[in-house]
Amino acid sequence: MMEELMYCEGCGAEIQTKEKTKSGFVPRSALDSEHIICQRCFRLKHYNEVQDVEYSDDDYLRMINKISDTNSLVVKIVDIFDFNGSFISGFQRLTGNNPIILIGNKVDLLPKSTNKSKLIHWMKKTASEFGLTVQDVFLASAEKGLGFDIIEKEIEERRNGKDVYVVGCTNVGKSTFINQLINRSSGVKNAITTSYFPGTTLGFIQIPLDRKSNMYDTPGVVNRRQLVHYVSDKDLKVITPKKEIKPKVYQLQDKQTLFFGGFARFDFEKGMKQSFVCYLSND
Ligand SMILES: Nc1nc2c(ncn2[C@@H]2O[C@H](COP(=O)(O)OP(=O)(O)OP(=O)(O)O)[C@@H](O)[C@H]2O)c(=O)[nH]1
Ligand SMILES: [Mg+2]
Repeated sequence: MMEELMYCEGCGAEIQTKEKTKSGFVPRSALDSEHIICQRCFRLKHYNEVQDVEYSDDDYLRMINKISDTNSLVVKIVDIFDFNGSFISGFQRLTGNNPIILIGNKVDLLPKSTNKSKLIHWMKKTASEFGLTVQDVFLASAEKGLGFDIIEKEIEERRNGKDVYVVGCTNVGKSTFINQLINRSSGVKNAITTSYFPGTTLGFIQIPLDRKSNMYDTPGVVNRRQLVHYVSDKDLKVITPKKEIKPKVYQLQDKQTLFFGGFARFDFEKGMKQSFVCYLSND
């Protein structure tokens, strides 16, 4: 008899009971539980420890590329705090001719004084310059639930009975976004595993929208130019902002340098003594 394939509810990896160090592992005894969560998700959730996986960047691209064969609505999420790093040009090739709405997530990190309409306008312009045709742009905080009244309504109207795929670069908050939607419709919290490590979601996670259609969480596309891939787990925690970023002003003389921890450096090469405004993580 063929065993039915099962997938981890937290990350979408195929469940297996044979190889402890591979994704989707659960001990055989755990197969009877109602909600099956793999060992990696369990560790991430309870100990904030991440286990390496056997997938390559291309494996994720191939998974996302399957969306081009569907007739669906694509919700593309970018991290508004790192728009360029999390945008990924050439994305449309992966999702085919499906209509796209663009969501700038983590808006809670921006200073309250940010002009939101200007930001949306800039996002539309930049998306088009990067060659991405989007139906519309919205701002959200998946963590705080900001912007969801409009987003929920827009997704429902625009999907027109079709499936919805939530896509984007790693760590932009796709799973947090879907958890927010699940929480709003059913009261269930943190259904999908999220973490500040890139590469948390490993496969498609299906969430029923109605009897005929589903929303899918997807693995993040990896952009190796993003610094998150090169810092230690400990440093990643320190540099990831959790609260609204605030300006700090530094006065520099000609030839002085600002060091941002051991992470980045700003050289003032030439000019009169003047102030520089820096927006930094403020936790
Ligand atoms: N400040 C802030 N942080 C957020 C928000 N949404 C998500 N995050 C954080 O961003 C990190 C990544 O969130 P995930 O939901 O795991 O991101 P993902 O896009 O699913 O990542 P992968 O599965 O790795 O592709 C976590 O540390 C979240 O807490 C938000 O609206 N505001
Ligand atoms: Mg995810």
